[in-house]
Amino acid sequence: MHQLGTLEDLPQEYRDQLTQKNLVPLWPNMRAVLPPRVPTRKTGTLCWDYQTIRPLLLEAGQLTPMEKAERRVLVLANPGHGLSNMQATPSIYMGLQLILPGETAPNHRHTPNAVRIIVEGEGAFTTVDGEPCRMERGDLILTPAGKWHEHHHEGEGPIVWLDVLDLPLIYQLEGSWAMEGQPQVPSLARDKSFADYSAAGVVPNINFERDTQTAPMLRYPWQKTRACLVEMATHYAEGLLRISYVNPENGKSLFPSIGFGAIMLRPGEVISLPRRTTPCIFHVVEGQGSLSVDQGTALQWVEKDTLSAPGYSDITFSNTNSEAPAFLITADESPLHQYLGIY
Ligand code: 1HN
Repeated sequence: MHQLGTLEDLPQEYRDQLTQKNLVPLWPNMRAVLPPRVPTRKTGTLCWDYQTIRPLLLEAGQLTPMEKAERRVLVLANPGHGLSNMQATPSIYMGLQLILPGETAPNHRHTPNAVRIIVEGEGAFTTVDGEPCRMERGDLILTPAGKWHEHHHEGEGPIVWLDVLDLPLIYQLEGSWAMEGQPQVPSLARDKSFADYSAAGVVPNINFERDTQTAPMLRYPWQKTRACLVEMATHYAEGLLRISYVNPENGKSLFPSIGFGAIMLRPGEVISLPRRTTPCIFHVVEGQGSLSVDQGTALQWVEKDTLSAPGYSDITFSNTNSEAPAFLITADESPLHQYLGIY
């Protein structure tokens, strides 16, 4: 690609006239927005280490009462995107949320889609459009766009979960807004949608009015995901052990924006992920190991840590424990990339 003209090549008076008329010459910026073959990536390779974040999160519990926070969250922001923009990847927001025993995060709904991945604690539940969903370690709980949701914690110690939202995308689309609601009166049995939909391939045919764009099953218990990966490992002695979370009605991703999955690393395994266009985040549910991107320095991780890696890169995971498997939940922008034809 040959060198194009720069701004400085243009007379100042001409540049000033353009600016006054809200005009920008393309050619000085052309290479920046269309770099040769590989996009500019602001998403860094990063590990948010839970053991160092946990005391700061608990301190937030003392510094800021629920009434002053509504959602008590420390956001995992990728510095490449600018910390205050609260982006883990271009489209994904992530944060660690703390609820103390007896506290409630009040009812609201909003246009961004959200998933919670439970990190620590028990005895909490999220009520989504009248359905209380239990929250246990590693569970994935959906609050799709527009659904009312509030969180309660009736257990003993603190509860912490990882929120994953498509907020940066919806915000950029000038579509992000919320409304507050009255406390919900549960109208459905606890985990009803799980009971309805968890038998993959056999789904209830009862509600013809349902909006089939929205994933109907709200809770994806970790024990089921883990058992599926462990079972896969008995059939495949090698190759990447990976599953996708899908809408049980149509096999599509849970959200149109973010795709969720889980990976198992066999004891002592070193394995590369297939190269993909989309940046990716990883939450470690179990185990310990390292992550290296494009043969760079290996980042060490342990249980409850959260990591990010850019797209268009070679990602290698090592399970440094030769006795036990490791498990990670993944989130990426593959549904968007597929829809846009850039995957
Ligand atoms: C939200 O609604 C929750 O409901 C958590 O727990 C984090 C971050 C940005 C916007 C909305 C929640 C959020 C959020």
